[in-house]
Amino acid sequence: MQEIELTKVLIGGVSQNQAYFESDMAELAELVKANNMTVVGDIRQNLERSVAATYFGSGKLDEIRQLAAENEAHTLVVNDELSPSQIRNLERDLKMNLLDRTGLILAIFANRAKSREAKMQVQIARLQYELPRLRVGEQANMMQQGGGPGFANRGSGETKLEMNQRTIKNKISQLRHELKTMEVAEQTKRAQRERAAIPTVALVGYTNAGKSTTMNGLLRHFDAATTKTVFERDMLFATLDTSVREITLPDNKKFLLSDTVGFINKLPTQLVKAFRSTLAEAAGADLLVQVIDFSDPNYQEMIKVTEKTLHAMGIADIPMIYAYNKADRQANTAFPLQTGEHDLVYSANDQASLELLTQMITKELFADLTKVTFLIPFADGKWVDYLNERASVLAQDYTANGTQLTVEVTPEDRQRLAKYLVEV
Ligand SMILES: Nc1nc2c(ncn2[C@@H]2O[C@H](COP(=O)(O)OP(=O)(O)OP(=O)(O)O)[C@@H](O)[C@H]2O)c(=O)[nH]1
Ligand SMILES: [Mg+2]
Repeated sequence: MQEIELTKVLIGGVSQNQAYFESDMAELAELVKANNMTVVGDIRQNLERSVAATYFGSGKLDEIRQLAAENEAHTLVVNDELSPSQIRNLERDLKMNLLDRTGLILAIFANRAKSREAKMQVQIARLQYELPRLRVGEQANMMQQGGGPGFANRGSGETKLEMNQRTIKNKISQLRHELKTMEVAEQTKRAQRERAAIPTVALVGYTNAGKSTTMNGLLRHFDAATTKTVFERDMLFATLDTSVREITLPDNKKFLLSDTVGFINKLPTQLVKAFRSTLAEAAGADLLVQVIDFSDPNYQEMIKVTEKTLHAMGIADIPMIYAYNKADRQANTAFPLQTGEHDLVYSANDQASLELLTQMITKELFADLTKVTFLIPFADGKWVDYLNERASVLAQDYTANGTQLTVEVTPEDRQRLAKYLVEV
């Protein structure tokens, strides 16, 4: 098999009293892998504050040059969002390509995005990131040439930068416009589902926690032959698009399950905005299942990041189940185990776990269902179809006076069909 030559990179960071510096650096190495590059060395500097002009101190820069030469690395990935001038200065001083954490995450998203919508969202985020990073030298040049903003007479004296800036801004608004149109279509689909009154559950959580594996586990648990599984992989940001699937339980209750993009510490703000619409599925959910990698020592921090991100996206006040996954990797951890009303220790690969998770989900979704019996005259047969489509039908008999159904119904349906209620 042919080996792909991976780009060799150094990773580096200034620790600046950051509480989670070590795990952040480990995560940066994972991000590097997810972008098809390989880490050949790392550089850490412990400073109160990073250096304004070059981020690292000058002694460190010497060290980086040496390490880069020894390992033939031409790229340095820094665990922070650098200012445009820091990137420029470092590129000049080190003669290396510079990528900051934000740029790296954006590159991964750009390489990985599949649906047209995700691609467009990522492109907007990238353009926004690039806009302030155009050469400052060129900017000064542009100012001298006059014809500032709002001037009608553009064109002849226009510099390359101005062209670029204007082209980029135009491109952004064009993409935004197209996305809006697509969002309207999505909203219509969502509204239809809401009218169909099928409750929805969204899997959310930190990247690589096991959301997609949980989704696939549930799909297969209830339909062994399903072909509707989603992509799961041990890599950061395996999922970049929301997928929605319908799950039908043995008692005919249905719910929609959506798999969503994972979160990460220091998610670039450009992406938070870009993915707000991708996460609309979660925002409209009746229940969130937060999948947590319980085998990661930092899982508590990951929960915090997830909640902060959900909050930033305006997703609040939705009931949540905390699903502590990968329990099979923890020695001496019994699972499945419900540890609280909304807390579950489980493994996405284990059938008993999936069963218990489903029970917790259905309890939350269908709590207000009551068991009743209706006798529906044959002339009103459409309501029999309605119930078979929407409710969980426990028994159905044909009598001389019509169809008798024992069903679990919502308070609304009970009200709607009150005239058919019978005592049994
Ligand atoms: N041992 C073990 N591995 C698991 C379990 N659940 C998921 N994994 C593994 O964890 C890795 C990530 O799983 P995914 O389901 O792709 O994670 P995700 O949350 O969808 O990740 P993103 O889409 O990147 O946000 C895969 O290699 C899975 O096989 C589990 O219960 N036990
Ligand atoms: Mg996934």
